[in-house]
Amino acid sequence: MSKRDVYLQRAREASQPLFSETVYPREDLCGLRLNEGDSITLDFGNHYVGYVQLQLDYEGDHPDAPVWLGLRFEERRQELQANPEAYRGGLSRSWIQQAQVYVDVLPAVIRLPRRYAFRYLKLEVMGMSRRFRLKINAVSCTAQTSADERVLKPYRGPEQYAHLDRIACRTLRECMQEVFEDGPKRDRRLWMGDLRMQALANYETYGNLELVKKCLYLFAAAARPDGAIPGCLYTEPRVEADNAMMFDYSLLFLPTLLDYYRASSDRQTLEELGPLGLKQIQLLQTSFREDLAREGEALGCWCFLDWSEGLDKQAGAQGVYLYCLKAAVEVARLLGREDWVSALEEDRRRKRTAAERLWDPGLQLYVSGPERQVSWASQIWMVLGGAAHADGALLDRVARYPKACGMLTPYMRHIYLDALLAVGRREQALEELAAYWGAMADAGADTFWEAYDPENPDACPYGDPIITSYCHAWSCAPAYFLRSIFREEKA
Ligand code: RAM
Repeated sequence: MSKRDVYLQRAREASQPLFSETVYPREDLCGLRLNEGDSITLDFGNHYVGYVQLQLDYEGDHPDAPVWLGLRFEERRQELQANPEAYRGGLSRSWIQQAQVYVDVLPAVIRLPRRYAFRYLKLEVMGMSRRFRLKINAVSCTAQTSADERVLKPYRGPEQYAHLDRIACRTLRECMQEVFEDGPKRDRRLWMGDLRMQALANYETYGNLELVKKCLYLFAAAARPDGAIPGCLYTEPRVEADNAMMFDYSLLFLPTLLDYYRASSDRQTLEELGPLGLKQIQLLQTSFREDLAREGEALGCWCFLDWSEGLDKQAGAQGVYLYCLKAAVEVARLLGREDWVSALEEDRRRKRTAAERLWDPGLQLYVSGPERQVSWASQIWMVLGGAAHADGALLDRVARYPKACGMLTPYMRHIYLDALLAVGRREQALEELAAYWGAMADAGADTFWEAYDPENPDACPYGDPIITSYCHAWSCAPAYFLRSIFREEKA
């Protein structure tokens, strides 16, 4: 059996059936009658991921022409105002959640073949003969998730944050499908950066260790022949890596594996996947010149960090590397490989010294790239990487620096909270959490979003918010932070 086959088998063994339930909109349809041009928006009362079914009939003369129905699915009510025809964004318009259905014979039960992520469903009669009226007898959704609500651990933190925890749990639950998806609306697949955060929230909430294990083995199975772990992968029709190789996401396999081991004590997985995680360190050496992360394209692969426009990645990459090296040392130690431990520690010393070439003594901040850019991402990752000048004051200085490149996603905010906790700023971390995720909650979020910049609430990474995912894995941070912070406090 090849290694890939072993990994695939382990992933299969860790698979479990999904839970499903039938849910209905709040509106009482009572055989609602519609004519051509009529429309109705149904509210399912919460965010769901699933398959929709319509029970249709008619009233009047025998239908002498098909019914042409248009459907739009939206996670937030505001999305319904956007016009899909006007979409000019960077990602494919095919992600916009809409369908058109032609019904030739009535009565009929229509099961839509695609899975949708939504709370609101707008139904519009696009075309129909005047000789009859369309009767909507029922609309339902078979919603699915791999999160087991029966085992959801109770939230024991202060009441003032309970709603943030609840929304975060909902976000996580909706993204827990056959794998931890990044967003059930888009891209509906497994990304390493998202997985790491979902797994952390999952240990505190649903505790589905098997799903994390499955995802780790899927990444291993999707690794390139040289061992490079992809940033994301597809599971259908077969397990396959996306061709984008990512500096930070490949490295983040290590802390994700380590977190999983700490949560599960699953030694076999650590032993089987640890060496592959460590391989990422070795493979990425070409991304450095004299121990400093190369600039721009020269890094050799995409370093994500955040979607903030114009963000320079050099300093952030250095910080991510230092951070993941800590996990690498720990993994090597757990595997009993002292020879690796010393080589990794030596590498860490060198890369940490090199990081100081990015320190600007005048600004008292880390700078990045040829333009010597100051960004939040650079300071935050340097803090987490344990760079020489990394402390709470560094984060205060970047907050005061007028032109610092900002943070756009809850992904980066999660990492910011981590950095605050790393420098002992617990109160500030809670304040930032309450302000940032609280603003989404105040705006009516049932689930937390893929991108949100309080200073520019319409900002979105792909040029048009109609494509933004409003239930996005990497924003489930409140469940992780609130529960872990207050659990530790009680302990
Ligand atoms: C987007 C998705 C995904 C993320 C990548 C880097 O395509 O939002 O969650 O991990 O970016």
